[in-house]
Amino acid sequence: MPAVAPRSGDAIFASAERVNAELFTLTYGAIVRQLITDLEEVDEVNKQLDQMGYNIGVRLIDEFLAKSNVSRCVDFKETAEVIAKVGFKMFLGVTATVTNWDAEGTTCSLVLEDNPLVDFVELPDTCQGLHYCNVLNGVVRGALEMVSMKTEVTWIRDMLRGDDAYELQVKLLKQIPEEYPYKDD
Ligand code: MYR
Repeated sequence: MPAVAPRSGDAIFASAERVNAELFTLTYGAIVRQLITDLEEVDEVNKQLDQMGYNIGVRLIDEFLAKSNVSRCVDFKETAEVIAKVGFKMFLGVTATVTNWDAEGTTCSLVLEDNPLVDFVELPDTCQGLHYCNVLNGVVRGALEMVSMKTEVTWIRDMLRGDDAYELQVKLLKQIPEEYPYKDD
């Protein structure tokens, strides 16, 4: 019997997936670190991360719609559930809980108990104003804009700032009606 048993295909894929996730987390950390060095001001870093996320979100929506097979959501409540349960799972490997709805059904929170972006991260005192995960705001905002929803996305709780969870508030500002490309005569 060999001293080291060969690993099954599943075990190899699981470990490759873990390495990919760690590489992604470390690469994101390196990007944030470089932005802090280049921009010096944490507010500027927050803005830049949000913009980067937006640019990712406007592209990622195509992949999301193609892979997820989700159909048009009937309302913003369904959209929020789709983001939390399908979108986050697909791109971040975790799901979020949708909560804190306002009376109009246009503002809610996505709460993450687990956030792979922050594995290995500890913020120094000089970075206290940093929203380390601000890329996620932009991704959600950009992706939703591509399906005709203008939103404002804001961090309400952030464990790197001492809170007990990550809470992202998503506010629907405007639903842009989709234009039918042909005129009825
Ligand atoms: C529709 O009504 O057209 C469906 C809308 C679904 C929008 C889902 C957006 C997914 C955003 C993924 C965010 C991932 C963050 C890591």
